[in-house]
Amino acid sequence: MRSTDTKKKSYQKGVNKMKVTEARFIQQFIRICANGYSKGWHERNGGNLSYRMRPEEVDEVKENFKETTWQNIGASVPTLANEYFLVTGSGRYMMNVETWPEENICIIKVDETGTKFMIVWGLVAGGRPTSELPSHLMNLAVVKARTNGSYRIVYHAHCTNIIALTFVLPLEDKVFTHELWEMATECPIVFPAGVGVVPWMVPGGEEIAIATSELMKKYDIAIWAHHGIFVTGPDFDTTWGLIDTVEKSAEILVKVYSMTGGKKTQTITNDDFKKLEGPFNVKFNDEFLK
Ligand code: 2HA
Ligand code: ZN
Repeated sequence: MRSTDTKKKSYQKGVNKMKVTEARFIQQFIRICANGYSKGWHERNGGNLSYRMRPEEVDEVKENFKETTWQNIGASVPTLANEYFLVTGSGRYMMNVETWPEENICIIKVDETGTKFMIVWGLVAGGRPTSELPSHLMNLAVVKARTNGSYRIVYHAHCTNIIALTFVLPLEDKVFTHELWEMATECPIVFPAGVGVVPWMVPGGEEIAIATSELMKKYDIAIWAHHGIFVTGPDFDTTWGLIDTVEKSAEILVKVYSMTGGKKTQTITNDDFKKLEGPFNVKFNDEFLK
């Protein structure tokens, strides 16, 4: 028996309580916070991350949970009732999550009505879950319904090049999607449905949460003008891969605009895009190929 198996067994018997931070899903969550920080997407307290836990992951760490008081979510998410979420803390710096996870992230439980939450682990020095909790939970509810439960992650980051483009391109789904698809052959394969754009709005509230979750009914990516980006996915690798691909594409586009003012000498044509569908077994959103 490998030593990790022995360790797991003794945790299961309750002999040796597993520390929450030892669980794999927490380590994957922390890695995204750290990687996003090193990419330069999380200045100060910018950005936030949430993860809808699997029942077996709740079982793995629930011995460590403590009840606290119920608080209002600021949105209604009945389809997430009684579920547990790992989320970053409001005002906390992504930079600090890897070194001091217990102080900077928390696990919350949503109540049976989907309107209240309770912190059950983490934020040991006090505090609240992310200021964007309404957006995170509404998006998680929408993508859970859209994907039959397979999507579990929502990630918000202040990606530099995506933000820069929101000052230059018209704030239209079609323009952003087509321009980003053009910048790398893999882009339409990675996000075949395209991207949605939310005009400038006050962050943190229900209005921007509703606007974003409307886009998440169709897309895995919503860009907030002059602010940042929200992405969603089924697991940590796919979600990270998505935001990394989109921001890389935005970086190339910024370089093209910087060199030429946006005039391309040649590009990938709509006919070229169609040729990718067969070999890569994907179907692109045709609205954006007209
Ligand atoms: O938490 O990014 O949009 C800081 C933010 C809010
Ligand atoms: Zn933000």
